[in-house]
Amino acid sequence: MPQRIGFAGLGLMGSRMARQFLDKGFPLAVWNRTPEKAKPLVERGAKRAGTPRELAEMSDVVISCVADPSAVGRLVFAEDGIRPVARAGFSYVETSTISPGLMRRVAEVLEAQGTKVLEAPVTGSKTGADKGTLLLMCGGKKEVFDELMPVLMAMGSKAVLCGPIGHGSVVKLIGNTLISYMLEGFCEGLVVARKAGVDAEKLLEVVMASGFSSPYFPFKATAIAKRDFEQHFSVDLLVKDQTLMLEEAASLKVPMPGLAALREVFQAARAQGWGQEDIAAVYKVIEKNAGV
Ligand code: NA7
Repeated sequence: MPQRIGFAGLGLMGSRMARQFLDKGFPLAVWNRTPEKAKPLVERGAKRAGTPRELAEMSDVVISCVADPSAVGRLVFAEDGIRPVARAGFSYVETSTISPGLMRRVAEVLEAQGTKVLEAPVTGSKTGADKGTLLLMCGGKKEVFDELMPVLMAMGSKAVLCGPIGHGSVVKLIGNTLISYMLEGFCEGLVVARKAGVDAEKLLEVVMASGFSSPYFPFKATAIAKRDFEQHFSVDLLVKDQTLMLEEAASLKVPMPGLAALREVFQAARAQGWGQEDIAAVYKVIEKNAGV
């Protein structure tokens, strides 16, 4: 029998990840802070939980995909949260991007009650969530990782065990740091090309034929060319992750001057009111600064 899945957090990513479980025949229950967002999944057969606590009671495995550390705190530690009903035979998978410190705290508290805990932040954005092809960066015990593999593979096509709890979050934050560099650097280049009269198509052709090519560049260049800034991954959430990375680096006494500067460019996008747009909206900040 497939395990009963409880999915908490039905935002841009979570709604699509939860849908995979219905598509693949798992019994599904869902909870979201704004209950209306559960409607499409409930119409397709998911049960609705009134609180995270009720969700945990109805499930063998709860998967969380909420915005940030304070949302995870609410989900786990609130009176009507998961903690009061965490038990042996129950598993908790955290896919939200949070600090490694909070992840360790969540694991410590739930494991003390016999619950198996795995962290599994994801990459692959909206499209990967839609297709069930996400990459999961896991942290936790090997036996828990192995046991939960069928659940992970309902959402993704590859899961890497990065180490103990906390290591998945560190790897995820480093990944989003690289995205920040690649995207901002590419957008600076596009604006220079535009002012110099260089054809953006030619720039892209060379980049993609080079040793520094990445599918990320045509993905974002196409959206920018169409001025389509509809959210795949919001500016607000990337700035949250940049801040988490800078805090983690500070705790390890690692200076990250590059990321500190980059965060200000994305922060400027938020100041312009583009926080809920896709991270490609950083292009508009660079464009504006260059008087284009
Ligand atoms: P979204 O689309 O912004 O969705 C965020 C979700 O988190 C959504 O379900 C929110 O509920 C929920 N949320 C936000 N704050 C809270 C609090 N305080 N309590 C409970 N639930 C909350 O984000 P994505 O789906 O793109 O990303 C989710 C995670 O994956 C995030 O960590 C990314 O960095 C990676 P709402 O519907 O607003 O009531």
